[in-house]
Amino acid sequence: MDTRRALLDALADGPVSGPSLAAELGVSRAAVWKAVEGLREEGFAVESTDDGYVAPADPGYGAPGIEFALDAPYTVEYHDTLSSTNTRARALAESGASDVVVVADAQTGGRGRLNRSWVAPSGGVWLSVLTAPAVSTARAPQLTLAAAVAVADACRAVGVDAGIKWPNDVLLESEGGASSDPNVGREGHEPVGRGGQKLAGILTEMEGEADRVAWLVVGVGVNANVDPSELPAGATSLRAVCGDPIDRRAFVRDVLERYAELTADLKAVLPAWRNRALTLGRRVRVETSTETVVGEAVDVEPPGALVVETDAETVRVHAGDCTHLRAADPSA
Ligand code: BT5
Repeated sequence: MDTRRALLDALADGPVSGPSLAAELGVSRAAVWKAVEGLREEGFAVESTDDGYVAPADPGYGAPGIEFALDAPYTVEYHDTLSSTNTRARALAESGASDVVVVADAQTGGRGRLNRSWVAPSGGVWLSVLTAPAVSTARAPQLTLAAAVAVADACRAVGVDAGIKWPNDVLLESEGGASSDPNVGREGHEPVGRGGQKLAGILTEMEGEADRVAWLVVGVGVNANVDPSELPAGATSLRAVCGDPIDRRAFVRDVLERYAELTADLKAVLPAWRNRALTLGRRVRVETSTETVVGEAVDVEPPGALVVETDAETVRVHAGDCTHLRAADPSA
């Protein structure tokens, strides 16, 4: 472990004496001092006290702030602005890096699935987790489901009633109620997909052979402290629902810890996903690249296929866009 991360971990446990940390890590006192200065330059204002170095009261939303007290095996790379955290994480993957989380305060070229664009102004949680999981390409969709569970749980931890729409959207659970999106109902502003308003989306990209993933990037976009007027119709933000800004640092830490826990034990993913699903038991329309399937969503099967009972048969859909239908929907 590098000195910087060891220092952050030690600061999470209380005051740290420079000389004893140097002795413990087998590095020079100058190396510890350099690490302290490095953290300060990154906005993590380490204090010097009679008891030793002490973490700042506000660790800030940056790489050290997120790594501070993080119980997940990732290093964090933070940018105020990036085109896309997924694009940056892919470049890191191609240079051989792994177990890195790329975080940006704002994205100028955020991407959704199928080359759709993702609106990502300052104040959101825009991040990509790059790993090299020891799974076959066929099982990789479970990592996307794991990320959706992690995000839904982090939303619930800040008091927002969030659930998952297959496969990867995190929505406000209460559907149809009063809208906090000023665009909804305005002419020309139909909600994106009927049902709960969209809080978060996930974009997974990977490379590998059939039997082994080489690298996998899970991109997570959460409308955290963003004004819904800046978002497409049908979207809302955690701040709009909570009434106050959320602590993005704690939120990201929750997401990363839960994602690390779930991906270390993939057996736990589907049961957790089913538990938080808004799609199961509902009438849905799923558009895949080749067909449209309408029916009742009855289950999700490994590695993440949606099982839909149509009037005629049972269909398993592996990828597509899912719309929750109302029982009396004319397109049902
Ligand atoms: C997604 O795509 O939902 C995946 C979004 C992933 C974004 C993250 S941010 C960090 C990382 N870096 C990236 O560049 N991307 C990832 P999809 O299901 O295709 O939904 C895209 C659609 O959602 C768009 O066509 C819009 O209609 C809508 N949309 C765009 N921005 C949104 C936002 N901020 N909130 C809610 N809906 C949005």
